[in-house]
Amino acid sequence: AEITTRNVINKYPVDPKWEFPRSQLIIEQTLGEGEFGRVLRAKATNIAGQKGDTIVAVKTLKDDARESELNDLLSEYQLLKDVSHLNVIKLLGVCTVLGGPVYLIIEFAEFGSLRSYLRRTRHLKSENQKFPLSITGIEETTEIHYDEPNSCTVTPKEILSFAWQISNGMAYLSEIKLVHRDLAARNVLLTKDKVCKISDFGLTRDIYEDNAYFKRSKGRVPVKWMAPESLSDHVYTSKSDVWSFGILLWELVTLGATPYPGIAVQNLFHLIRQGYRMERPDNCSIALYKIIKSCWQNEPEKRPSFKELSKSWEIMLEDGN
Ligand code: ACK
Repeated sequence: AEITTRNVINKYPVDPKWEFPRSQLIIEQTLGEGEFGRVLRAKATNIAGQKGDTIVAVKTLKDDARESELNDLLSEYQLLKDVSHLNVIKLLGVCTVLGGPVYLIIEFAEFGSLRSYLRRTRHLKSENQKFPLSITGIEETTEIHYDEPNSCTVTPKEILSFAWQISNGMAYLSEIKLVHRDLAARNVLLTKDKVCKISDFGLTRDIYEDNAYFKRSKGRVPVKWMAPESLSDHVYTSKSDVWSFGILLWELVTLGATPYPGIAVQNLFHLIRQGYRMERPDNCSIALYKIIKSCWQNEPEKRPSFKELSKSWEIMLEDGN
């Protein structure tokens, strides 16, 4: 395993600009793990121009990870080197030299993923079993009371702000011709200041000249977030990211529900081709649902751009004041 790892890493020469000494990194705890990957919380000394200790997140692989997962992690590293936007997760450093596992060091987001955050806000001290939020407009900001004073809270205005921030980050990515391919609430992180950070670039690819990315092999794919053209022809563009963003908006409104409840992924493609779309959640305004539906147009060109979406949120946020 060590030798294969070397072969893959050798394709990426050590970049002194990003390489961080392992001795200045103290792993504190595991934040979560997937099938092959693991995210750790750590303390880094003097990282990225910060004097003293900084809490960071570290992405690494589990022992049984395959070469392709290492490739994904290293390609995520290459991509993150070149991105710089408030709403995109920031790379702080990397450990690729021999003597330990490959570590990708990124900024720490105190509130974790947007999906888990939204789900935590559901524990309300309310007799009302339904979400007390009505995303009908900001004027009816209901006072919400929570079990614990410092537990997670969310207001309709914040939901719109999350949508706006993610649109801004995605507009930036599409401008520099990056297609994310796995945009979902689980892949957006939230800082303590409620700043959204688009993350998980493992599947991200540069778009080819024709603005489309064709995926060759069939790996594990986020079917419920995928545009019909990605499902049928493996075509990925910024417009297929817009489709996924529509699903993400639905996740925001439902406070982190799983899309297409009760529908098996095997049946989904045919349903969507026949024109089936998720219905408007009870607490979702007509105006917001209209935007969500526009992201789910069959023809990619008819879907709005992330720039246009940002503008829509700005108008909705202004209206509420
Ligand atoms: O939903 P969570 O609490 O937030 O659980 C997942 C877990 O690690 C596996 O992805 C959390 N996580 C990932 N990246 C970061 C980060 N940069 N800062 C804080 N938590 C993170 C994520």
